[in-house]
Amino acid sequence: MMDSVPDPFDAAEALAAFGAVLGERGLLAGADAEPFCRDWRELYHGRALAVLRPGSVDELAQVVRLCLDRRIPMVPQGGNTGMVGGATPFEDGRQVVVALGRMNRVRSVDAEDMTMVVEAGVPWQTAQEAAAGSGCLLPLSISSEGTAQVGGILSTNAGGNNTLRYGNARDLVLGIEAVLPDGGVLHALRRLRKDNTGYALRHLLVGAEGTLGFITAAVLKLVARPRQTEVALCAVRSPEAATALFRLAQRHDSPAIQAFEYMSGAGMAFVLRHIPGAALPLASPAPGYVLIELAIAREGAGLREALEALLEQGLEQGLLEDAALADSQAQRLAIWKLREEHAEAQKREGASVKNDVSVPVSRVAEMIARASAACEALIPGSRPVPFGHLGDGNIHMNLQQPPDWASAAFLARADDIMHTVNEIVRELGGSFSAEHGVGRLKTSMMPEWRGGVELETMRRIKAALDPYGLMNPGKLLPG
Ligand code: 2HG
Ligand code: ZN
Repeated sequence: MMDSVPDPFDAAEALAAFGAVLGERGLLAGADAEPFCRDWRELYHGRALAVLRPGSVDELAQVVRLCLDRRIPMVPQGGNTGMVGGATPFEDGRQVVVALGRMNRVRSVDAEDMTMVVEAGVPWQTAQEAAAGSGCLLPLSISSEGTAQVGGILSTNAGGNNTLRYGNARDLVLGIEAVLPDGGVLHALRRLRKDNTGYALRHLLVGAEGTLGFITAAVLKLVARPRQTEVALCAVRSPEAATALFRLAQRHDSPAIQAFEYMSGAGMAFVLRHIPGAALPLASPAPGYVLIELAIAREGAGLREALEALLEQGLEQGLLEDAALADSQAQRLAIWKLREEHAEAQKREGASVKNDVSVPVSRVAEMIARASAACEALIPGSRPVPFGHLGDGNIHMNLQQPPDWASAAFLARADDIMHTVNEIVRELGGSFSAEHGVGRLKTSMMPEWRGGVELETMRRIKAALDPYGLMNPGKLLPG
């Protein structure tokens, strides 16, 4: 480490040092850096000294040391699909974005041990395809998987559509490789199912949102690829009915449930309005919808009959009004599209405030009812769009701007809206951040929600690993 930090800060010197390690391909500045300085929803706009794109662990370790010597803050970035501004630099132009997209090798897939080793910059879908190529399933599935990268998914401990069956990102990580804030490389790419040898450092890095170092590769757990998958879209009267249907499905065949997603009539209407090719496979629109997916590795397991029997019982008990079962892979994808395009459709409809919250499953319906009413009272004309992972108690309790408002005026109320929802979530024993992370959006909420010993312990861990506070400062832990 340099004895003293250069003062005044010499940007040209720093860029030359980065360039010497990374070459032209690995260093972006000016207009080329701009796409890395804003999030996909265009809510956050920052400026970066440069965008660094290392091509290997060694290059990354070298630039981390250069940043440490010069006290340059680093903002890790993967596919830049995050929802909470965690990968966007601040406005002062002193930070570097470190984008890991060039470290994009699937190092190996082991169908025998059911594991794979993937680098941080591999798009999740590419990893899924590599697993499928070996007859396995990489289970986690999220709407942005075509662009989101392994490093970002692990760093935010993403959840998604299959969490109720396979767990979230954390549950898939057996081993990890990382560059720590001092430039040291943590080599822990073990693929053991059992390994009780001290602190599980991998779990510190997973979900740390890039505040403790860079995940560069991971050993991920795979499962047997389902040979039979059945999907249905159901029309439901209310979130209560949807939750009761979930309970029925659990009693019916809990292990086969691969996804149980709720959508409101409002969200579905946005998808049908804005997404080309989206069509409702039901006779008429409904107040709410449930997407059920059952999957099983065994062939000839009668899964179709099991789903039909479940839906029949649901109909008899008045839990659903109508249902469409997919008869082909194309129909299956068409039903999933209605769910997966919710975020994009909301964006096209105008400004929205996202509340990625969770409550116990038994409280979901009450949360949706109370939060919707409170938001509509707070901003008359605003439109609640609750949807998401009902089986996990994780609902995106989003609020869409009133059609006749300017987007900026609505977004200026974001704090009020989030506070209104969060108060209800707190009363119901929930969390203000379920699967998207804390990022920049929710950092200021940490003391209120995770204060006292919990936050203090996080700060101590941070100080031990990153004493100069250079890793993604201002995100997750308030300054
Ligand atoms: C999803 O479940 C994502 O589709 C995005 O988590 C949720 O747009 C959102 O709020
Ligand atoms: Zn989600």
